[in-house]
Amino acid sequence: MADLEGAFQMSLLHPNLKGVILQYGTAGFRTKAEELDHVMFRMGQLAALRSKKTKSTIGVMVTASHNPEEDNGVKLVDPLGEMLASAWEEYATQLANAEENQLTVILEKIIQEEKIEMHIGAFVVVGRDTRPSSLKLSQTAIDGIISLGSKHKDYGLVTTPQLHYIVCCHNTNQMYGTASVEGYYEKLSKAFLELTKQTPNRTDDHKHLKVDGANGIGALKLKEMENYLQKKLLISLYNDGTAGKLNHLCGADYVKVQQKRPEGIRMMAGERCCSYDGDADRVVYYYYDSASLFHLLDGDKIATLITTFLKELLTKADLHLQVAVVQTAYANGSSTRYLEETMKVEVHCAKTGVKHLHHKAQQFDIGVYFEANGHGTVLFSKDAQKKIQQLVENQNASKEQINAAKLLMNTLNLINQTVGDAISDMLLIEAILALKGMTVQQWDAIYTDLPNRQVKVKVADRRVIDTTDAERRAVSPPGLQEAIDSLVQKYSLSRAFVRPSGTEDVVRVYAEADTQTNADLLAHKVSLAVY
Ligand code: 16G
Ligand code: ZN
Repeated sequence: MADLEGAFQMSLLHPNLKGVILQYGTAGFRTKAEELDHVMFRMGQLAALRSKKTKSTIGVMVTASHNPEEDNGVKLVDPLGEMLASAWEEYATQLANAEENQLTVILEKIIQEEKIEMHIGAFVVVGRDTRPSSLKLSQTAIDGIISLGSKHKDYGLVTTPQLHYIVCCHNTNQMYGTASVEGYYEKLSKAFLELTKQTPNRTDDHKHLKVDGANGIGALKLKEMENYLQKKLLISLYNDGTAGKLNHLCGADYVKVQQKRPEGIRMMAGERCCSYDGDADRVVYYYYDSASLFHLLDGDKIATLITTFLKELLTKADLHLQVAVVQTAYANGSSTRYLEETMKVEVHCAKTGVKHLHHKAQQFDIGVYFEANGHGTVLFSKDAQKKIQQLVENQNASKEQINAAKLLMNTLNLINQTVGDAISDMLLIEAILALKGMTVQQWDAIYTDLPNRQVKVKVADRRVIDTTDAERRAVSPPGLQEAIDSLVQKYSLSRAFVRPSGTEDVVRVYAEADTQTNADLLAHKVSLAVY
């Protein structure tokens, strides 16, 4: 038996007062900040155990992403920067909900089931977003880490993807990069500057980008990063956190869901703009056309742009690597059709939630994954990375091949492969647009989105809805899928699905059809079928 008496005594300073039942879901724990003190302490403990188990550095990120400022949350980051292993999500839930006097029992159980040797050293890195509650909550997580005799390093204010990057650096002997925020800026800016070196004709106009920082950590970090970019990107930053409230009427989630520009940003027709979310792991682009119509370029458009670019480079390099795109049920039908039929790329559909997409994308030489909401990245297999590196050094290859391989290498270095990253994705998009000499309108014109609508439905118990086929079909309650099928048949180019939300107590309905009116009608009728 491990000696957990000291840990128990420390836990008494962070009691589970409210008795709210929480579940470790796709985004970790997320709720009102005042309900999280004991959860933070216990997640610090779990991170220490996970570190002992994996003999690796583990991350604890305090954030509630795009949720309102009053909320907070916590996510654990696994050794290579991935999401926490599923089996441990269950431990997280048990620990968070345990009664005071059960805490030691549950810790003991985890230690035994996982055969954790408590004498093994542990190291946990901690980061937090800009919410007013985050500092105190991260200190509580650190108390939890210390309570199990683990060492830690507090990285303070960082974006979620920066913490994922830092964890990965720690566990790869700094092969992935230097484990610091400066190391992150250096790695990404070097790759960005190399890529844009090849675009001598870029005018200041082309270099100009307006960024909505959602009044969050992304704004703060982008300001720091700007110095590294040597004016090769001219950023006007709005919603930088100095005046507005986090995620309030701004940010990537607001823009995507409302399909309109955020407050607090001045936009002229044709200007390229983008929005981050509250922890800067998502980005969406948009612009107004000359008729004042708003155009959104979401995760699907981003995936298409990046995939096109990669495929072109692979052809030039004469490298035979398999590129696949992973989407979710929310991907616009036009994007899937374009990727499959025009680009001849394999497209896969995964369940909502980054871990599902990430996992699927790992199966290919190059796996591009994006959720429509703007969260995504590109994964390169070890073998693909090696082939690209070898081509860069191959003296028998043609100049064109080597140049394409160098561009691929810099692309690889610019991408945060651990998780979707607003800053990294934005820099990659900017580099691609520059290299292809493309405007945002030309990018948007690659395909036309099908009109779509998302609605939420409040139901007594969302768990009665069960889905299959990557959430595209409902298997329960009985009759629901048949009802959806018959509604869908009434519209052309239509598709609809329902799924229980993993982050809110609602059921989500998605519909698309040939016109906006029809998409709205279909979404409405499907939501009535859910009751
Ligand atoms: C979480 C997921 C996000 C997903 C969203 C769906 C991660 C890190 N985040 O925020 O990818 O799109 O949940 O929310 O996996 P929903 O289940 O409420 O629709
Ligand atoms: Zn986020």
